[in-house]
Amino acid sequence: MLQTAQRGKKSKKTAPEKPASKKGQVHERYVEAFRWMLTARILEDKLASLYRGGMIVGGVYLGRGQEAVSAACGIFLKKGDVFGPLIRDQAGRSAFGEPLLDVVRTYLGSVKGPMRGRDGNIHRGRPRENELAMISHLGAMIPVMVGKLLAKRMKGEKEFVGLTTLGEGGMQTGASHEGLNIAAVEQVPLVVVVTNNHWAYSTPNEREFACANLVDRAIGYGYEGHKIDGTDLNQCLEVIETAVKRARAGRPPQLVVAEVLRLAGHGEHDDASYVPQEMKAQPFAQDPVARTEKYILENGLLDEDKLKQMRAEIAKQVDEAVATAQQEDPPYPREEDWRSMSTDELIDKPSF
Ligand SMILES: Cc1ncc(C[n+]2csc(CCOP(=O)(O)OP(=O)(O)O)c2C)c(N)n1
Repeated sequence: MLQTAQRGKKSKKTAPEKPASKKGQVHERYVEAFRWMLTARILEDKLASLYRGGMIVGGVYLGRGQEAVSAACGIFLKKGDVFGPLIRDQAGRSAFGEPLLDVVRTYLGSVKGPMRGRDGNIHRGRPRENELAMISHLGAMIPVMVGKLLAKRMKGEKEFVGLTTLGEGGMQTGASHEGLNIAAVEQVPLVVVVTNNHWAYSTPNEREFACANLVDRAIGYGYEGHKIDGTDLNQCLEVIETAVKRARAGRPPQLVVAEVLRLAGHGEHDDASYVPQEMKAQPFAQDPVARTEKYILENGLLDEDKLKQMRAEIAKQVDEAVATAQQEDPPYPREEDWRSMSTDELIDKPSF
């Protein structure tokens, strides 16, 4: 599961890792992560149905199949840590503290949303809370995260970690390479979690990269690498917790590669008819939410009634958020003072 890169001469002393959590704590954390997974699943199912009903314009992008790895990305970060989520990270965003209302307001174009109704889906962020606004240009989140971590270091902040996620397609861009490289050169406390969901839109793995496994690149970049089954929540939690602890303790940047199948289209406009049936029968194609639920019941972490109650609570929260956002106004373009230019003078004035 773990491949360790050789440390160069810049090695810092490694802080001793704490002993493994007690069984009860591990179970508690497992159930907590499951709640975030279920929150993402229920919320995203709702968003998909609103989209099909013509209530959402633009696109809807789901993290179905990636909930376990994403929840594990959000759950171990503390105050002062930075999270750079991507397109399929609703579970991680929720675990990191993003309110459901932020999501629904963005998708429904409410002026009260974090993007003031100017973004239709996933580019929202909460910079004050260290959740970076997502950049669509594949790979760009890595250099941005590295810059953020360098800035924090220059300000004298200590013991922080940055975690950003990436698709296996995004890992093939120049921006990813530059970002991954400079993070190791500067030894910033970074964790990069790559989720290989086997498709970049309709492009399969064999048209994306030619190495045996993406985690092999860890050694070349000077990272510590970990490979996980992204449908197994226990593995996701154990390995991502270790990676976060290692980065915090001053070890080299950490690369985690999780194998899953994207259990949806690229977006809800895509029926994913290009995914072969045989692939859907592979172990990496398991539904992590169903798998986790089964584990919870088989191991007596919660019973059927408690699970039912959890579902009902989340569904209620989602419905309330939707009902609130649906009553809110869209942005008023002529009154908006938000701009992409730094000063008003740079903006072309409308002639009307
Ligand atoms: C530099 C760049 N090239 C192309 C695109 C268009 N695009 C958006 S998502 C996507 C596929 C991304 O695949 P992957 O990184 O594997 O993530 P996934 O969607 O599978 O989660 C593409 C090609 C883009 N956003 N940025």
